[in-house]
This record gives sequence, structure tokens and C-alpha cells, in this order.
Amino acid sequence: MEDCSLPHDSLFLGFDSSTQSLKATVLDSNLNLVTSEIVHFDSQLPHYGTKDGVYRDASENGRIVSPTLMWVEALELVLQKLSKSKLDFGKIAAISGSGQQHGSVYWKSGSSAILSSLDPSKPLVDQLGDAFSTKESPIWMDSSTTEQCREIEKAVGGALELSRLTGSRAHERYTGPQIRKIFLKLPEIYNQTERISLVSSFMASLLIGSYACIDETDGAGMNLMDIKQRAWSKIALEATAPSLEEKLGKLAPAHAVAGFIAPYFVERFHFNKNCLIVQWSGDNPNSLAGLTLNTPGDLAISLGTSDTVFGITSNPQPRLEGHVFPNPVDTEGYMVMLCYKNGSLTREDVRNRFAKESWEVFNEFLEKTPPLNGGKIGFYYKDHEILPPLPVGFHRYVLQGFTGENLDRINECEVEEFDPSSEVRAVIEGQFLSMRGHAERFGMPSPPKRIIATGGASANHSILKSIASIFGCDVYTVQRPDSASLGAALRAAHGWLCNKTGKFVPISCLYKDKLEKTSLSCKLAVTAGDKPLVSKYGLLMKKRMEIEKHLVQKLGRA
Ligand code: 5FX
Repeated sequence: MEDCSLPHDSLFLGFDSSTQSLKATVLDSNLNLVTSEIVHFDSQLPHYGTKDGVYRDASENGRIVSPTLMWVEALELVLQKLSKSKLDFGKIAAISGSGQQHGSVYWKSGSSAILSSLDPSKPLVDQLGDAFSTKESPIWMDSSTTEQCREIEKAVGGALELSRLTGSRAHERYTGPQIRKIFLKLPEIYNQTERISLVSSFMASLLIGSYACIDETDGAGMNLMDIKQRAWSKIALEATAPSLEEKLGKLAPAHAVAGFIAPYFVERFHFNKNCLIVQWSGDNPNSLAGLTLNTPGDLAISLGTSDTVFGITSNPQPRLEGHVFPNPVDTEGYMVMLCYKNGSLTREDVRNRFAKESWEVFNEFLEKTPPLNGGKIGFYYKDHEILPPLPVGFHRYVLQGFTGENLDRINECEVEEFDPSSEVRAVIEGQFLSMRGHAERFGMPSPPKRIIATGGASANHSILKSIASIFGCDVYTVQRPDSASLGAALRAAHGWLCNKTGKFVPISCLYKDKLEKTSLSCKLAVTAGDKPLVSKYGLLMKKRMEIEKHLVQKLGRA
């Protein structure tokens, strides 16, 4: 039997560098929450002038970036906040983190020297101002690389072939197409770049004071890695840009140690010099860890800036839709995922337009409208959607005579608007019917054994009720909705343990038989909807998928 205990009195720190904020969560050796902090980019770092953490470039269709230095400054600020909260940095045994997936950072030639000689008397941001060959990092919301996606797919033998090889067909937000765009359109930036990091490996690099590897899980979000070999794919690299492998560095498993914390942080914040930095990974993989998802029939739904649906499998079948990544806490398994760009910002937009900018009114509308919404179906895309690939726009249909019994002679009629309460139900039902439809098509369990909901909107009971009715299973929630930073803190402990043991140890070893006593426990929030309603929703879903297909044929990208 492995000794899975963590040293008494030690602490584990997890970050989440997400689209709109940087969060930090600290767990103790019993995996209980000690403290947490957050820096909101728009309000707490207003000098960068971001809206929702990003710049939406008006001059180039679909280009969405974030200022790289803002993430650097946020790291220093969140550490200052933790220090003010009297956190004893000296007790932190290991740190890991989560980054928004796909986003990339371009380190200028010579920056490795800057990174390894940071002066602890000065803020990071004053020393790294000149370290990047472009100051703006493309992020996951960007949709400006359709051309590069098609070129890469063609070069490797088609979209399905690329998906079988790398776990996904080419997607605009994926790092490979983003790198190719920079190489083709801004070659001087590409040529000046000595290292390309993901948001996750970028933040880890700051903490170790040298370039951190890209972890194999987040690396699968680039269209560059062979998911079976967990190694860079030569053919995908060649299809993307020249001399790319040397700019990417090596891959490492998510549980590996990236290095010791840099002297900069030891001197400035009084970390212990033996504090380990465990590889950072993507936000969705970290959530998977934080939700302790380890049963193939379980589905997680994360309701944040993006909405994602994910689960685990040992036998992935990559298709044109959805994504396959290595499981970040298992050396052999995989995680499967769907991703929607229109998540919380779109729910908020509908709330602002139709529910008097109030969540109370929004929930009241949701509760007072009947399930199935009288056959009213809505597609709400405030941003260019990923799944399905559709441009900005709202589309509304009424299924005349629909009662949920059958679809015979049911025709849809496009309308301009619904009454305000039906708009609210239509956005919520629309989002979850789409998830159910695409999850089934992707081969995810149907119905799932259970759903674990996380992210900001998982605190909304009215929304959870709709999920239970549409999917037909119990819905659980976690104590804390920021499962990505919690998962990162747990992974810090896991990496520490693997390092101590000298080999990979299953993560469940850390919480086996005591999950209920930790901050990772989840609780039943809503029981499954009744069966007849679930099958009526099945029909509505079928109709919705048909309409969606027509919309894609009419308006979508290839
Ligand atoms: C996943 O593929 C995504 O693009 C998003 O969920 C980002 O990770 C959000 F940060």
C-alpha cells in the first residue's frame, strides 16, 4: 500500500488563469480549503482596457487577443493579496495551475536570460515588458484562422485524419492554426520568437524562472500533438510552420514537476526554496481533476465564460466534432470534451435584454414558463459560435402544434422575437438541448449516470433544474464553483506525491475513503427529471439538431 499522506501543516496552491480573472485556491494537507483570492482583469487592472479580459479587434474579423503582460501583473497582484490575507507562503509545498486553453505567448529571442535573472526588488511587469515578440496573445475566443485550419487539415490528409491524429479537427482557436497565421501574416514576429508557450506553460515559466514544458493534456489543444504517442506529430508540425519543434520545447505529463520555484518569489514573497511547481494544464482538464471525475458514465458541465461538457474514456474515437485530450490525472486514459463559446456572456446578454438585467427576474421567468417552452426554440450567438460553427446572430423558431408526443407534421416557423420570459427559457433550453444532442452524437453516455455541474452558473438552482429535466439524470454540484483552481491545487498535491514516491500514483489515493471530508466533495442538487418529459425533450432536441444543420448549411463555415 502506497503512503499517500501529505506532510502535516503543508499547503498546496492552485491558480486559474482564465479569460476574465486570475484565481488562487489554497488547500491544506487534508484537502480542505484554506483561502482563495481573485483578480478581475477589467476592474482590477483597468489600465489594460480589456472588456471581459479581452480585446475584440474591430479591424480584423474574429481576432480576439489579450495583453500578455496583464497576466503577468495579475500573478504579482494575486500573490500580494494572498500575502495580505496572512497566508504563510513558507508552508506551500507545491503549486500548480490552470490556464485558459489554446491561448499562446510568444517569447522574444533572448528572453530566457531575462526570465532566469529576475530582480526581486522590482515588479515582474517592469522586467518583462520587452520579453515578447508580440504583446497580444491570441486566445480561445479567436475565430480568425479559418483559412489556416483548412490548410493544415488538407496537408495532413483531411479533417478526420487530423482529428484521429491530434484528437480534434482544426479549430480556429487551436494553437497550431494561430501559430500558422502568425508565421504567414507576421513572419517577423515568428522569426523573432525563441519559445511559444501556452497560457498554462507560460504561467509555469514565470514561476520557475525558465521555460516550462507544455503538458501533454493542454498540448492536445494545439492540433500539433499525436494523442496516442503523447509526442509532437512531425506531419502536423510541418503543416503548421517551419522550425516549430524547437520553439515549442518538450512535452511533459501533467503530474510532472516543472521545477523549483524561482529565487524571485522566494525573496519577494518568502516561499520555501524547495516549493515545487507542478506542470500547469488547461482549465477544463483541471476542472476534471477538481471534480474528481473518474467514472466513465459521469458527465461534467462547466458553465463559465465558455460552457464545456466533458467526461472520461479509455477508448476515445476522435470525430469531426468534439475534442479528445489525454486525461491529466491518468497516464493512460483520455478526456472527451465539447466546447461552446456562447456561455455566461450570452446568458448575461439575454438577461440584460429581456430580464431587466436581473438574475432574480431571469430565474422567475425560467420558473414560470413551462418545460419545452411551447415549442419555442432559440439559437443565441452573441459571439461567433464554435459548436456549431455559426456567426453572431439570434434565430428563433416556433414548432407549431408541438406537444412533445411526436414530430409528425410539425413544422417550424421562424419568428422575430418571443415574449421576454420565453426568451429566457429558450436560451437555457437551447444551450442544454444542444449539449445533449452533441454529447450523444459524440458517443458520450446517454443518459449520463450523473452530471456534476461547476462554474458560476452552477450556483443557479433554476438552471440546474433544466439540466436535470433535459438530460434525465441527477445533477450534483461542488462546494466551490471554481473547480479549475481547486483542481490545480489538488494536482499540485498529486504532483508533489508522485515526485516523492518517484513514480506515478493514482490521484484517488489522495482522497480515497475521505472525499466527503474534503473541499472536493460534491452534493446532490437536483434529482433527474421525470422520464416522459426527458423523452419529450429528446424529440425537441432532434428537431433542434435538424434546424441547426440547416443554419450551418446556410450561414456556417465549411
Ligand atoms: C476549450 O477548448 C476552450 O476553448 C475553452 O473552454 C477555454 O479553455 C476557456 F478558457
